[in-house]
Amino acid sequence: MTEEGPYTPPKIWTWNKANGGAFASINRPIAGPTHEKVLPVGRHPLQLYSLATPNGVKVTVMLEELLAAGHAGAEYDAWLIRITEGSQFGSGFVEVNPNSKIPALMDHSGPEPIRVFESGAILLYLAEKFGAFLPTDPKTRTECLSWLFWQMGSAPFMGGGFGHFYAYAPVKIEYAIDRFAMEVKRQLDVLDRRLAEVPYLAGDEYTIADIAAWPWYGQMARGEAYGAGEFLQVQDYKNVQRWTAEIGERPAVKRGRMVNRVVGDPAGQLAERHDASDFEKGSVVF
Ligand SMILES: N[C@@H](CCC(=O)N[C@@H](CS)C(=O)NCC(=O)O)C(=O)O
Repeated sequence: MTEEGPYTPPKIWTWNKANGGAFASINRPIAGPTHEKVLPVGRHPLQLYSLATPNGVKVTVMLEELLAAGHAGAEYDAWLIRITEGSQFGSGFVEVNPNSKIPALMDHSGPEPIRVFESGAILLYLAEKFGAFLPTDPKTRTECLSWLFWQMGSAPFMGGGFGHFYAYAPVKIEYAIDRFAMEVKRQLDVLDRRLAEVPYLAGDEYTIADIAAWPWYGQMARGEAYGAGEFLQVQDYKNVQRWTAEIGERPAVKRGRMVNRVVGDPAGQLAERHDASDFEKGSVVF
């Protein structure tokens, strides 16, 4: 439905630049760069270009967890990409991620630089590079990857589906909100039942499956996603609540959540991270 009444799609779709959605100014039906912009490169081998959305937080939590576990090679520079200003369409960013979405990572530690895009691929790349947060026995490793890929496939229904129609669309469409609310509640129940059996998604160990899922489902469980905590009755998912609270207490998770964050409580923001000591400095915009 539009304000004018029911919508009949025309024969050929055309781009309505002012469709009224919250992110209409950055959404485009074409890929590729809109402008020339070389990305900055800092002193560490790992260069992250990101923002503290749930997909971005996955990677900063992973890097902070690796450092906390003693993997000094995981030192990184985290550069801020302001997606509401279109920085993901700069030529340098598109060279790292042709899909123009954060997070994107460059690894300069080898003879040839390696680019990695898609948050799940970045977690897997880092887990394999450092031999951490990915179990080695085939059964648990496979369980871990199943939950990692489950998260990558499921979260768009929460964000692009439920979040979009509940919070960002210019009109409230009951059919769309109903459809995606049902799906998000089903996903929360999938997680809740799994976490009734085991402490972490892959089993007894905290892995990249938890690191991927926590920024999305933890935020939802705390009622911080799209202002929908009461609507979806998130407090009912007791095992998700337990897992959310426990992981949220990890120091590396607390640090990872701060990196590339430029909204909310200033004490929780670190716009860019170039050194472990940056966390003591608070919000710094370079
Ligand atoms: N499947 C991708 C999704 C990444 C994604 O959707 N990033 C959003 C922020 S959470 C973004 O950069 N949006 C900018 C845009 O769509 O132009 C991943 O997991 O890395």
